[in-house]
Amino acid sequence: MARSRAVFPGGVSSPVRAFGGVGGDPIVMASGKGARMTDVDGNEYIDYVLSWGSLVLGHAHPDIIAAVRDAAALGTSFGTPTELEVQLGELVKARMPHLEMLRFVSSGTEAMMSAVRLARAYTGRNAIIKFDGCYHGHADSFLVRAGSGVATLGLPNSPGVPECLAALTLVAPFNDTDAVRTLVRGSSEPVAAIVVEPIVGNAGLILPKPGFLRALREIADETGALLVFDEVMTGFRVAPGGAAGLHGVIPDITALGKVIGGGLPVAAYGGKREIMARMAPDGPVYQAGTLSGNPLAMAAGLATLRSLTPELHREIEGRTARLVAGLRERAAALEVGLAAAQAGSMWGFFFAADPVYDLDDAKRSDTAMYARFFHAALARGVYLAPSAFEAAFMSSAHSNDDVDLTVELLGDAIRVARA
Ligand code: KE4
Repeated sequence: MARSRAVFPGGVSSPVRAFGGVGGDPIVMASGKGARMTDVDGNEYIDYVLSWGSLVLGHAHPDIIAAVRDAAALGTSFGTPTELEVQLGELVKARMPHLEMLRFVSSGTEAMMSAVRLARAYTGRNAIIKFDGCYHGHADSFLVRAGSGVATLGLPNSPGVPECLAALTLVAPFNDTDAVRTLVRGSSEPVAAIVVEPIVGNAGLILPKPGFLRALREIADETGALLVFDEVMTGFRVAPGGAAGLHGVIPDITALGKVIGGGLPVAAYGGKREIMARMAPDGPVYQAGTLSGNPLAMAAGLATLRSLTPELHREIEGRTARLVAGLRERAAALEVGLAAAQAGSMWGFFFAADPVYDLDDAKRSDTAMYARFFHAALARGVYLAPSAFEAAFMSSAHSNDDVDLTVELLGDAIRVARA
């Protein structure tokens, strides 16, 4: 880390890795296999961060390694159309039919940045609505009361984002339909898009209240705004398709990432054909990328989605439920308030007595307790997100024994952190 700090700001390639929310030095990892990661000192951890949700099949899955190795032997990038990208595009479309057309990019930020540019171009409007604590990557328009590392580090917004642009990002509390209606009515600028993580993973895990997503769909329809679901984290994670299928609410544009790359840089945005047709070269809205559709990344994504059958998804979901139930039980036995939640193979919790419905609730949770708990878990060989404002994940590589062991270890971590 001393060498890293001499080269990179904070010694990291992404701020949330820097343990700013929990204190101490980041762990430098050397390898991963299945449910486990091993650090450079040889310590092993059961991993529930899984590259921030990317590794739904766990670390170094043989099918993914073989697919990437085979693709690499044929060349790492062509900058041309390839068969692999069509195969993955068709597979994504088959699993999420509301993406009538889509385009691959290399990060969730790119996907969401492109989705908003497209929504602004399609509607001819400039304002967007986002939700307090939601994180959509680091494009300028999203760094207004964002979640994830922005909330973790307590950054108000981000310097460098012109006030005139930030002013076009209106922010409402998650789960607050009235606030959205008030913003839309009161905005001097017509709203191009309502942008939301349909299930929030960047303020901790926060579930939508019944009817909330449907209400956003209705407001979008009433006002001519587009509804944009950021499913970078929830896609192929909360349900075999994503949050849209789970909640029966279909957005106009969807962003995907993480799982569809199986650990390699893949993200995508897509939606109705008549909207996507505005994208260059068919339409005038420009977006491009040297490594978009990269064959290695496409191969990893294909191997991942092909393995991720509905049966396997249900199995991982069942294991997640087993872990959350065990954690709730241990916390209750220790009389520690725990607001735990699950969405498919995504899970999360706050040290709080009451349920958490938005970022303000999340901020009222005991984040100091979380920091103590995080380090106690780490010392016991369980790797959780180094922030109370992140979600946890499960992979097909985690066995029932891993889960039962984790419940024991985390129960003990709660005991020592409680003091
Ligand atoms: P990337 O640009 O980091 O690939 O994706 C941005 C993004 C967009 N939308 C959602 C819902 C996301 O969760 C993310 C990225 N998530 C964070 C962790 N919560 C990535 C980890 C990091 O920032 O290092």
